[in-house]
Amino acid sequence: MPDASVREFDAVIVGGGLAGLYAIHRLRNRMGLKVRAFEAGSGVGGTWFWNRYPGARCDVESLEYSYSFSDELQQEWQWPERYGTQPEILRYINHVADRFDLRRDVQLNTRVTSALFDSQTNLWTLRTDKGDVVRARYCIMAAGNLSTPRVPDFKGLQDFRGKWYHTGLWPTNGVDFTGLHVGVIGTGSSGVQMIPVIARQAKHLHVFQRTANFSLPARNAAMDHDRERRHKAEYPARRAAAYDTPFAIAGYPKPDKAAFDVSEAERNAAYEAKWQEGGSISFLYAFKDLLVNKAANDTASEFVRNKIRGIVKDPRTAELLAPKDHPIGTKRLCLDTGYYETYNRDNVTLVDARSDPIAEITATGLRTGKQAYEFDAIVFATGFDAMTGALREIDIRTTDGASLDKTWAGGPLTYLGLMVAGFPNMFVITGPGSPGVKTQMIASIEQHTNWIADCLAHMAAKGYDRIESSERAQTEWVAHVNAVADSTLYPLANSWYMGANIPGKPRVFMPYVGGFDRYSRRCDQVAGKGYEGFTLSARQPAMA
Ligand code: N01
Repeated sequence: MPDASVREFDAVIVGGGLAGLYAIHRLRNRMGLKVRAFEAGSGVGGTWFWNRYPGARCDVESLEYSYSFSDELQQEWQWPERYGTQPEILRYINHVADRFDLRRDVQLNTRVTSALFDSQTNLWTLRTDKGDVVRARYCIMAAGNLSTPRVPDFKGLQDFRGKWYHTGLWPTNGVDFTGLHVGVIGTGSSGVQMIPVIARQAKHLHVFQRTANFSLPARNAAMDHDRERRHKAEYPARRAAAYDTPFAIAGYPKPDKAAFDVSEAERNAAYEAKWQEGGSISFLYAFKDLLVNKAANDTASEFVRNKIRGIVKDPRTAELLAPKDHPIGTKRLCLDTGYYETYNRDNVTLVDARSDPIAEITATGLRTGKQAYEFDAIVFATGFDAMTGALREIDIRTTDGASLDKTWAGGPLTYLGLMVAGFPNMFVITGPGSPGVKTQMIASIEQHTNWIADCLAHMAAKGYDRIESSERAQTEWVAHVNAVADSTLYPLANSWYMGANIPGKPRVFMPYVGGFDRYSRRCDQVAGKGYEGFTLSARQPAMA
């Protein structure tokens, strides 16, 4: 007798962000599968639902950072600015959810707590914190890469009498910092976007910087409608061109010159043009060797350091803000609007949390080794347990005794970033080993999901009900991901790409930096060779 309390689906999707929503569309609307997505938030949108901090904005241009699966959608939607703000992107995601009737298959306010694969039946059983039990042939992990916010274990946080916030868990009604003494801890992309906005509201803002980060001007502006018209007229061709690039973003011609192919004056003129144009890819594409040749990178890094020295009036503050511990581009390159200028304000103080680390949070603020600070509010812009955090929070096991937590104890292992050996029928969207976070994310989400959908269609046509990665294919892919990373300067930075921001997390370079173009060709080849490296099988019919 089937258990009436267990609901059955073809596929269960973990997450209701950009990836989860597209998975519903592709698997249900296009293939007719019965699906159910679970989303911890009280609304859809994933990262754009949670990260509502002041100034939150995408750093990929809005005409690129959008779904491509519906030409009507990309023609209809009007982006008001060059880069989408968080509220605008969330509005867009909600529009997509309504337009494609996705909402009815997303159960909100529900966190998946465990997932168990039964090797006899080839079915996954998932449980949630609301008591749901669901069974499905396939499990699609669309839980996000930057969805497990991390507040460092500072002593005394529970005693703080003011209010504290994390950028990735921002209150839905916003926060008004007007007239308050505020401390911001962290100067990654979130801090860099937020600091200029909070500085305009706060009575005084102290920024605690442990590591200086490179930031370039975004040069955000109202949408240029001529440009929008041209872009929309060429959308399909532009998307195709984007997919043929490493970042899945069109409009930036690949450079053919190396930094030392030109004179110093020409090099600096090239950097200046890119600085004026705004945007990170544009800058990193000034020369072809900036991410592989340290000496070449030094010229670009020094150019930006000199810009910082030129903007920030106090030389000591300028020198603190000028990054020296990593090559430019090897940590996520920030884009800002008035970030460095903010330090010229009288109500902003930069504190060097490297030479004088935060010792504890107190009832009235915080204390470093040398000084006490009083705050009404503290903001943690301290990042996320990136790429593996969301999956390791779920107790993922198989009846054969495998546990994802144990399998990934030494660092994440995947084949193509899509599957983990030993965990059949579980797909991961833009996880470790995928180029996702190093690309226009929605392009990777669509590419992965389309590949998975085609794979499921192939399995249905052939009568298979189980797919798993071979250990060998996974080992080779992980080695390839590492070899590609080691051929670049990326491993020189202590970044979340390396797990370096979480004490005790294994230091493994997690994203695939070989490029979206190379990756998607490889996925197509694997599928073309009958899903090479995967084992596809069918359950034996039970003996009578
Ligand atoms: O987090 P981060 P984020 N004491 O990990 C500091 C995406 N994103 O939320 O470098 C003092 O980059 C930490 O210092 P250190 C984007 O992919 C995109 O800013 O570890 N400081 C660092 O400065 C991005 O990369 C967009 O020494 C402490 C900061 O906190 C990713 O999200 C916008 C500390 C964390 O920086 C994460 O960005 C926003 C401590 N104990 C985010 N612990 C756009 O699209 C940590 N820190 C524009």
